[in-house]
Order: sequence, then C-alpha cells, then structure tokens
Amino acid sequence: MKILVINGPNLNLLGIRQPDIYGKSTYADLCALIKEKCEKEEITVEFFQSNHEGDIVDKIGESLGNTDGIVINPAAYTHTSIAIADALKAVCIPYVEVHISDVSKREDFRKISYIRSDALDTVAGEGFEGYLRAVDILISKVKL
Ligand code: CA2
Repeated sequence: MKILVINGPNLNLLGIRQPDIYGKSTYADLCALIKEKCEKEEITVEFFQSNHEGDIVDKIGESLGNTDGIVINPAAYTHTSIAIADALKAVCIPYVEVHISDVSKREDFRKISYIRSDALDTVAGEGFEGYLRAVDILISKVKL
C-alpha cells in the first residue's frame, strides 16, 4: 500500500509561530512521526507540502495510478479551493481530511470545507496524532 500525505500553505512553518494553536513541533517532526507509523504498518509513504494551489492540484493528478490513499490537510485552501476538491474527486483515490486544530471551534469561515463531503472521514483537533489516525482510517477502509 502506498499513501500520499499532502500539506497545504504555511504548514512548512509549523513550530515557528502560533504554538498555542499548532504546537511546538516542526513540519520535519510531523513527517518523521508519520514515517515511523507507516514503517510499522509496512506502508510506503510520500510527503508533499506546497503553498501553491495549482501545485497541489497537479500533485493530486499525478498520484493517479500510483497511490492507494491520500491524507490531506489543505490548510487555508480547505475553505476556499474548489480546484483541490475537484482534483480529489477526479482521481477517485480515497482520502482522509486532517486538521491539526479543531476548526469547528474557530472562526466561522474555517467551518467550511470543500473537500469534506467526499472524504472517507475528517479528523480535526487532535494535533499531529490526527495524521496517524487518518493513516489508520485508510488502512481499515481501503481494500487492496
Ligand atoms: O488546523 C489545521 O490544520 C488548519 O488546516 C491549518 C491552517 C488553517 O488555515 C486551517 O483553517 C486549519 C493554517 C496552517 C498554518 O500553519 C501555520 C503554522 C505555523 C505558524 C503559522 C501558521
């Protein structure tokens, strides 16, 4: 099984600002945590982070035929991007939406998600652990 973990804009800045919301650990720490979990589960994992909507759309399109599942935190694009939602629909690869913070308890605009309706599940407010839960959801729901 191969999974792709996509993180959207500014998540490369994890651990640098707003530790009260996003924690003190870095993007590299996040990747290391997920990699360790995937190694245990004998899953191949690829990481992709971009601050650019079109690059994320391209990456989703390129995953067709070589990826069994996607874990995606589109960050601010969650609330704005029909292009990313359409790309996820187009490739038909099962995906789990993840948010580090509990978006349901923040500003109203963060309650909107263009990708939620087609996701296998959404995990929010569990910090970095949420990504590990998303991997478990993919393992349990993706039939190979
Ligand atoms: O809670 C999440 O994971 C979010 O997807 C994070 C996004 C935010 O726009 C979503 O509403 C919820 C923001 C990511 C920005 O990450 C930063 C990391 C460090 C410092 C500043 C921002």
